[in-house]
Amino acid sequence: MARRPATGPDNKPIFVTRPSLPPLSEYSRLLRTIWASRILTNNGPLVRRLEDELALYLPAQSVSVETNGTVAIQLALRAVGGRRGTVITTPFTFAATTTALVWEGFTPKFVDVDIDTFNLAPELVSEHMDRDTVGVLSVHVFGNAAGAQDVAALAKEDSRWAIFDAAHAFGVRTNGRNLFDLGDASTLSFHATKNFHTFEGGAITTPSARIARRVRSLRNFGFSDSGDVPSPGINGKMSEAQAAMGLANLKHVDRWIRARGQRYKLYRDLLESSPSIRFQVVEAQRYNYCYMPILLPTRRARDRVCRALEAVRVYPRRYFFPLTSDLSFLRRGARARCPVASEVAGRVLALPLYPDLPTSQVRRIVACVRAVLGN
Ligand code: T4K
Repeated sequence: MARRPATGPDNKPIFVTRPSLPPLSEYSRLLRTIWASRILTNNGPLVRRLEDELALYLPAQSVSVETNGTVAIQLALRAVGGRRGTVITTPFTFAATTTALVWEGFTPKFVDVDIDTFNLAPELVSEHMDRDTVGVLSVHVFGNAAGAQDVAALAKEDSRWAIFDAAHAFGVRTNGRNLFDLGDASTLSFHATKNFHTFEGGAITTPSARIARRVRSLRNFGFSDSGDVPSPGINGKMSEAQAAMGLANLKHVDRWIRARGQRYKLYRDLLESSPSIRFQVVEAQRYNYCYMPILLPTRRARDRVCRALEAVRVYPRRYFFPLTSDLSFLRRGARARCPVASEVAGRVLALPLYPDLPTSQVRRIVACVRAVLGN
C-alpha cells in the first residue's frame, strides 16, 4: 500500500514552524492607537507598555526591547563594558550568537557542550577560563536552562561577565532565581519563527541598573539623557507596530505554549519506544516547547530521515548544523575541537512543531521517521 504523504490537511507543505498570530481585530485595535497618536517609533507608548508587561511576564527586573535578537546580543556585549578579549561560548547555536560576538570585536573560545542538555558544560567553562577570558556568552539552546545557574556563578566567581543568549527561552521558568535575572544580561529573539514574536524583534533583560541605562542609550545612537553622545551607539529601537504585535501576542502566548506542549508530548510518547532516538534533557520548572529536536543514531540516519520527510513535503531543519565554530569566516585559530557538540550537530533534527500543527500530522511524521529507522 502506498504511504500517504504527511502534508497538511489541504496538502500544503509542513515547515519546521509556522508563526502564530492573534486575531487581526486585536492587532488593528492597537494599530488604531498609532494612527490616532502619530507616534510610530522612538520609545513610544506601546514600546513602553510592552516593556512593562514583559517585565511582569518573564519575569525580569528590567526589560528593554530592540529591533531584533541579533542587535540585542550586540548591545548587551557593548553594555557590559570592559576590554575586548576572549569569550567562552558554545558552537552549538544559530550563527547569530557567534557573528554578534565577532562583529563586536571579541574572539570566541568554543567550549564543548553536555551530551544530554546540549548546553555549555559548566565544568569545561571553568577549565577554559584563563587570563584572556573577559566573559561567557552561553545559550539556553532550544529553551533549555540546564547549567545556567552554574555558568553564572562560575563567571561571577572569576570576575568575568556572563551573558545568556535566551533567544529560545521566552516563557521558560526555572526553580530558584529568575532565569532572566541570571548573570549580567540575557537576550531574547522575537523573530516570526519564535513562540512569542513581534514580526522581528528582541529584548535585553538585566538585573543591573547600570547595564539597563547603557542599553537604553546605546540602542538610541548613544544619546544620554542630557542629549550628549558620550559613546557611539546604534539604532536598535523597536517600532510601535512591532510592539503592538507583541502586546497582542502576549494575551495568547500561554495558550500557544500549552498547545505546543501537547504536540511535543505526543511526539515523545510516539518516539520514546524507538531504541534509535534520543531527546534533549531539559531542565525547567515550566518549559516552552519551542522546538522538537531529536537525536538520530548517526549522521547518515539523520540525513536519510530528513530526505524521507522532504519527499513527502515535510521540512524539518538541521538546527544547528554545522557548528558555528566551523563557519568559514573564522580563522583556523578560533576553531576548536568540540567532539560532543560535533556529535550532536551531526545527529540532530528539529521536527515541525507549532501550536496549530494537526496531531494527525504528528502521527504521520513519526510513522515516516520510524519507517526509515526500521524501529
Ligand atoms: N540566537 C539564537 C540562539 C537564535 O536561534 C537566533 C535566531 C538569534 C540569536 C538571532 O535572533 P534574530 O536576530 O533572528 O531575532 C530562523 C530565524 O530567522 C532566526 O530568528 C532563528 N534564530 C533561527 C533558529 O531560525 P531560518 O533561516 O532557519 O528561518 P526560515 O526563514 O528558514 O524559517 C523557518 C521556517 O519557518 C520556514 O521554512 C517557514 C516558516 N516561516 C518563516 C518565516 C520567517 C513562516 O512560515 N513564516 C515566516 O515569516 O532562521
